[in-house]
Amino acid sequence: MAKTALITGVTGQDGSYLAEFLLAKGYDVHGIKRRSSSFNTARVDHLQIAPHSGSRFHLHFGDMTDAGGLMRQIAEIRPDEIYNLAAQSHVRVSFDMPEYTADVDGMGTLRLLEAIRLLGLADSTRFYQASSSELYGGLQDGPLTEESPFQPRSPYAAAKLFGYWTVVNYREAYGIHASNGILFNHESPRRGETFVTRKVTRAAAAISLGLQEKLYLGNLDARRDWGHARDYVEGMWLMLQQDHPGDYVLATGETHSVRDLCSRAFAETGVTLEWRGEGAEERGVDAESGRELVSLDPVYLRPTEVPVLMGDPSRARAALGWRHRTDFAGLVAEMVAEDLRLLQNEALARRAYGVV
Ligand code: NDP
Ligand code: GDR
Repeated sequence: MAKTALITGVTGQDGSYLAEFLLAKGYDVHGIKRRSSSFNTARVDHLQIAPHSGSRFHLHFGDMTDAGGLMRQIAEIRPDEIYNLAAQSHVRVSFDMPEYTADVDGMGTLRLLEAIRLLGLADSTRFYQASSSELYGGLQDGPLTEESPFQPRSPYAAAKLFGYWTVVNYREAYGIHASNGILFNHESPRRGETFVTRKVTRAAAAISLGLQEKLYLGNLDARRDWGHARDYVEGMWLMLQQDHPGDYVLATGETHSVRDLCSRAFAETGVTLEWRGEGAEERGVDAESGRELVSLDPVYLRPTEVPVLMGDPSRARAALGWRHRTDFAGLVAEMVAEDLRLLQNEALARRAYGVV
């Protein structure tokens, strides 16, 4: 019989890739979407080919702040596997909405685990928690492993820390097959437009098409371990296929600065960026024309920054056979190419109407 999975956060970047992956494996996939005044299912619309005719992909309304609703969905679906991907996932925004972030990302995790326990599903429903490299805080040198200490540096990271330890506790106390994926940054053409990779690839494409003048960023020195979301959702699934639950780092083992990211993205559009000035005066200039394309805006700085993250995925490699397939250069190239394709139509329309 086909396995049944429930994905919270199915309308997000990872949720959409995971739904595709599980459907291809023959699962019945249920996803929770939140009520919105406008459509919020763009990333999964292609999966709802025939929503009324026996499709194996089902969407239900729900919210991580609504324990009763989550309990009812789980009671009705009785999933073999739950993937908890829903979150207020923007670190900078968590400083503006700390209590909401704690409720959704921290308490939301507890609500799902309590539902599994109270519904008597502890022996039958496996649980994946979207934990994060933000738990480490980025103040330590060297590659980070499952044993490295946590030092959260944002309301987002503190909420995820609560989620992480709740998963460990429910595993130890009630024997639930519950695992934490400590995932380092992973991106894709489906990444939200306000995360730095997508902001940069979209701007490089828009500037090259004459749709944008300049890109404003915060900390250019921040370094991240960036992989591709498509590779990482496979790791989530692998964790739930093991005989025993556990906690695993998924990462590429490489780190790059935001400055490197910009240089590479603009290079994909034929522009060589030259970095001039220092500190708050630093800017990225088109080496050929001298035009300033990247400037700093302190509005994008964070009250506490995570300076550098680099993961060591050795445990996942050995125990799960997981490894990333797409490297940093391939990731940036794919994202810029897709943003160029998306923006091309807008550029054509603007030219046709004489706007540009
Ligand atoms: P996204 O921001 O793209 O997706 C988040 C999802 O959660 C969306 O479907 C969103 O709905 C949903 N959501 C937000 N608030 C609620 C709520 N109150 N109730 C129900 N659903 C809600 O994140 P990603 O796909 O990038 O990340 C997936 C998970 O992995 C998140 O938990 C994130 O914190 C974590 N993570 C991500 C990493 C990354 O690099 N991408 C790395 C490590 C961890 P809507 O579409 O309506 O906004
Ligand atoms: P992060 O991702 O905070 O690592 O969280 P983000 O892309 O937002 O920031 C990465 C780094 O880039 C610096 N930065 C900027 N960031 C944004 N968003 N916008 C800017 O203009 C900008 N300029 C510089 C940031 O300061 C930061 O150092 C992501 C999310 O997906 C989390 O949910 C997830 O848990 C972690 O990755 C792992």
